Amino acid sequence: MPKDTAATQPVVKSEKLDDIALITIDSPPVNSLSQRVVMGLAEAVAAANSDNSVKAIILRGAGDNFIAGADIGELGQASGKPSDSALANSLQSWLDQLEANAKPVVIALDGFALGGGLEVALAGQYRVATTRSRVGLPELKLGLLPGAGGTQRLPRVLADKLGAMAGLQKGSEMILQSIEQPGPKALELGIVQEVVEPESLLDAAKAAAKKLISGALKPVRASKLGDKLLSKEEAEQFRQMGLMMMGDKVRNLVHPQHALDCILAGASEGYAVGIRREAENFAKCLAAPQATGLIHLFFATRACVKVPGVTDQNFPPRKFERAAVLGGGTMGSGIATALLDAGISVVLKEINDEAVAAGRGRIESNFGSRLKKGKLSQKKYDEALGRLTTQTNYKGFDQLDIVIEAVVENIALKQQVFADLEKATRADCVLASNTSTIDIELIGQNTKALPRMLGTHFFSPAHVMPLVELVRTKHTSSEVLGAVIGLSKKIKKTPVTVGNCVGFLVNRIFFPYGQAAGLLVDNGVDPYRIDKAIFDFGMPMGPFRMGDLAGVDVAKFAGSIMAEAYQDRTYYSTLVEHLFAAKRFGQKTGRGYYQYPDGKTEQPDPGLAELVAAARKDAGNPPALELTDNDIVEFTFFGVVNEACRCLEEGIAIRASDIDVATVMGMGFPPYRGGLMHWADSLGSRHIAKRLTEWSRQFGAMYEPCDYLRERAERGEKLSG
Ligand code: 3H9
Repeated sequence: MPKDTAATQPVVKSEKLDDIALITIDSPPVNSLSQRVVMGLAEAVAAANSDNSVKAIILRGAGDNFIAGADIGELGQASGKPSDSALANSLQSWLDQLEANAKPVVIALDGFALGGGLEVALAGQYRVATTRSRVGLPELKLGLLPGAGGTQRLPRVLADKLGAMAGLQKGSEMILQSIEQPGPKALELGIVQEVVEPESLLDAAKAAAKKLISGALKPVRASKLGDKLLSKEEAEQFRQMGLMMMGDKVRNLVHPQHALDCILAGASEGYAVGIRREAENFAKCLAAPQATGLIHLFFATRACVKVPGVTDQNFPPRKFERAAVLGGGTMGSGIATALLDAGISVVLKEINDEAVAAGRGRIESNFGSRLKKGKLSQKKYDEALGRLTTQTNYKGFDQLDIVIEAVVENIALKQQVFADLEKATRADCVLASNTSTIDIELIGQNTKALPRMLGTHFFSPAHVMPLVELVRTKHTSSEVLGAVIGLSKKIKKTPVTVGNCVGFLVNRIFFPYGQAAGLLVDNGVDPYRIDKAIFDFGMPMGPFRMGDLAGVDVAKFAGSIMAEAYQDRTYYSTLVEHLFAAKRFGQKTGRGYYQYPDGKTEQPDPGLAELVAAARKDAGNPPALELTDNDIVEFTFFGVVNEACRCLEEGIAIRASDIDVATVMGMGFPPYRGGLMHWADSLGSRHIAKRLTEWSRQFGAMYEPCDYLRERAERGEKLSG
């Protein structure tokens, strides 16, 4: 529907079914609670109340969903600015009124009832869900907390069914970990009173309304289901336990603590205190930069699947039913696992029977660990592995829709593989390479298959990590790229479309990260201090700990490819060479930058000092730099920002927000900082350009601001603009 027409369409519709008012929220795509919807709802309920012929109200959503929460776009506009409790207060007060409504309100809840959507539902007096419903309070994923009574009503409803302590525990878990419950589970937990098949929803809601009118059913008001659930002492113990359980997950965050605080204020001091605290704490979360970052990322992630000239072309959708993966190593088996999991049949091709068996073993173990943890049923396990076949030749490849190559990083081998694939497959079969560094055009240069070729660069472990870089060359057909974007969504990956260059997007922009760390060590900064500063900034681990995890030998090999491609801006610390010579390959050999007495946990290694001294000597023993932790963070990341700007300049990345998603999902950049470019813009292009220029005088071309960055800094513009 055109936007101007959409703006004039009513977003809430009312009709009469005998003595019942049926109110339908109709605000595509997901019936979010925009201010317009809330106003429309309030008016519709008021109209039903003033109509004497109406005896009960049913609230439902149009389409397949109830309500997917407050309008995140509107919240995004309000976030990061000073805020008071008025925003949450007004919705809370209306929901208090709805709950107390003299005419019973039945909630007919299909599909998603999330965030503010579940909060509206909890204020109804009877809830019917469907077998495909999903209910939850995922506000913490956005840096917020449930601000329309969710921290008060959900624990009370659960406590009524499970008992005070168990209910409070379940409620806290659902809120703090953003856990959704499917309809049948919501019934078991007492969140809804009835579950039916979607086609029976309206009839079931009408029947419940009739019973409420006749008095055969009693209305349930969630806020009245127990006032003080815990003593103050119990609440304090609960808080300590909660904080302990959240542990490192809440590093640099404020909203989980605020959420726990309102749950416990309500549980120990009653609903009135709890709901007030909820409004105050919601305002604090909304004003914090973490919410701005996470809300930005919500929309950035959804923008990734929109590629101009590709996804706006209405190509007929392609079905991917049969795939092959070449190579059953860690990457190949992970990719095969993701495909099988999405219901796609997979042929795993390896070079001999031994390699086939090893590849199958890895796939079985990927599914097996989920089976053991109860995350997969035996039926689903059997079905997934039933879709897997293995072979050592190209027999039947003419039946395939896509082949993903994941053999070793060797140009000649890959060129041969694609020449063979061109002959073995149909002309419409997509040919993809999982190379992490090699030019896709070079791989396909001996074929005529380039239009159906692209890179699908997964991150390890491929069945777990959410990101896939889709590398298109100038030959890749838009239809093929569009089809693979669709496939990525099907296998639950977020695809970021990138151009063809050495390292593609993520590995290329993070090349200066490791280099900066080496440069700092050569200039007298302790590696463990660097790791701590970067960890405290919010990365899962610092660059040296990451080097140990990836393998010092692997880093040395990948580093040499990148250094050759980007010679003009490469700094070479010999530290990695000294580790390599000492056979300290990282965690897998028990020693790298750290030592690993139990094979897993890192401990500083006094023996590293000697190797650091050798690297410093090779660098000419420059005087030690005196830096703050913030300097270390900026020194390490500003080179990454600079390279990201080059990628925007060259069209390797389509937009800055794609880089945000790629850095969060591919490198563990802290999501609450909104991704690399969002964070850079929070500091300002001028500040970044100024520091880079200073460092380029001291350390050379590696820090020279690129034109894109310099020009935006001169104009005082955002880097993401
Ligand atoms: C809240 O409720 C605060 C309250 O407690 C207190 C207030 C005082 N708003 O994900 P999809 C758009 S905070 C605006 O691709 P799916 C989305 O951008 C909210 N827009 O589909 C996309 O637009 P486009 C708590 C929204 O099927 C389109 O809908 N709620 C909203 O893969 C389709 O989305 C949440 O955190 C929204 N609330 O997944 C739930 N939701 O087509 C957030 C979606 O232009 N939403 N859009 O790119 C979701 O988790 C998923 O969207 C959902 C559907 C699971 C619903």
